[in-house]
Amino acid sequence: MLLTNGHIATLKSDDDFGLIAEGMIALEGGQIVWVGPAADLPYVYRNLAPHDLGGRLVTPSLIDCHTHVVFGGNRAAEFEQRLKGASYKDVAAAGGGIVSTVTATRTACEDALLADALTRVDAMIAEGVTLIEIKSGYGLDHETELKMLRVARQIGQSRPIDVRTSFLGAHAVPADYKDRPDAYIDEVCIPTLRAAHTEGLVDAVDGFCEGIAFDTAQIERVFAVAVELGLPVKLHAEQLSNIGGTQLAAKYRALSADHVEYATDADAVALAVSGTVATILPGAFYTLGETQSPPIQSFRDHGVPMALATDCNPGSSPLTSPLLAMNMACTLFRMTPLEALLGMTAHAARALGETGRGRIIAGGRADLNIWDVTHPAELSYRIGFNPLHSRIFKGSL
Ligand code: DI6
Ligand code: FE
Repeated sequence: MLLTNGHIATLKSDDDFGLIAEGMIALEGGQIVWVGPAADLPYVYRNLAPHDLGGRLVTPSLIDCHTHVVFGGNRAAEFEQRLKGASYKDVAAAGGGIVSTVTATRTACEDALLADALTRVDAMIAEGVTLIEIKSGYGLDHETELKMLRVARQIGQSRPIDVRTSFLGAHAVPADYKDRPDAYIDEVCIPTLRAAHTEGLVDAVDGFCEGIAFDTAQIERVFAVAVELGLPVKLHAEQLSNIGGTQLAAKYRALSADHVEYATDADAVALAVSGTVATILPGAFYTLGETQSPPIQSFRDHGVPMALATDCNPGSSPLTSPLLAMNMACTLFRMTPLEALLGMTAHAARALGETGRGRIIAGGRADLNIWDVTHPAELSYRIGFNPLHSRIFKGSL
C-alpha cells in the first residue's frame, strides 16, 4: 500500500514532530519501507496500491505501556467514600482498595473477565492504540494470577492489537497473608511467577514498591527471580512517598520506573545512567487528587525519556482514554504536546523494550493513526474529543 497526500508527524527524533507537509508512506509486509516528501518517492514504490489520506495528519499509532485493564467489578463505591474524605491509603488499610478488586477478580470466570476487559480495550483501540501492556496483580494467588495473564493474552487474539504482559504478583498483600508480606512473596508471588513464566505468560516483571504494598527488599527478591528467568523488570515507584523504588529499578536496569511523583533529582540521574524510562501516569494523580507532581524538569535536564500511559485500573485511574492522559500530562504536569505524543508512542515502545515501533521510519512497524486534525499539538489540546479518522495495524486498514 502507498499512503499518499498525508501530513506526516514522523517523530523520527525527539527534537520535534518531524513534520512532512506533503508526504507519502510506502508499506510492505506490515512494515514501513519508505517515508518522505511525495516528490522524492523512489520509482520502485510507484506501483503500490494507493490510498489517499486527503491531507490528514498521520502519526505513529498510540502505545499504552502501563495498564491493569483485566479486573473484576469496579470501585465506584470507593470513589464515593474518597469524595466524602477517606484517603486512598485509608481505604486500603480498611481492606478495600486493591484487595476488594482481588475478591471480584477471583470469583469472575475467564470469559467474564475477557468480555469486561474488551470494553475497555475497545475504547483504547477507538483512539488508535495498537500495542497495550497488561498487568496481573488482582489475583494474588496462583490460579487467579495465571487466569488474568491468560485473559490478557486472549485480548491480543480477539482484537487487532498487540499485548505485552507484566507479572504483578507483588501488587498488594492479600487478606489471607495480612501482616505477613514476606511469607506472601516467598510462598505465593515467586512460585506463581515461575509457573506463569513456564506457561509463556510473562513478558516482564513488575511490583508495587510503596508503604501500603512492598518495600525494596521484598521487591528485590522478586527481581532476583526475574533476572534468573531472563525477564526484564519495571516498577511502580515513588507514587505516594519515596522509599527507594526508583534507585532499585535503576540498579536492575528496569525498562521503566512508573508514577515517580516523589522521585528526586538523584533518582532522575540514576534513571538516566541505567537507561530506564520514567513512565508518567497523570490519571492516578488526577483521580487521587495528589499534589506532588513528578520532577518533569529534572527528567528533561538529565535526558530521562518519559513515557505516558493511562494506568487504566478500577481504583486510582479508571481511565481508558490515552488522548485524555496526554491532555492531563500537559495541563497538570506542563509536559509539552511533543513530549506527550512521544510519551504515548516512541518512549512507550522503549518502556516495553520494543524497537522499531512508535516512530514513522523505514524498517519500522506499519502501525499508523490518521487523524482529522491539522497539527499534532491538537491531539493534546482538545479535552474529551476523539479525532481519529482511521488506524492502520500491521500494514492493514
Ligand atoms: N498503582 C496504581 O496506580 C494501581 N496499582 C498500583 O500499584 C492502583 C491499583 C488499584 O487501586 O486498584
Ligand atoms: Fe499501575
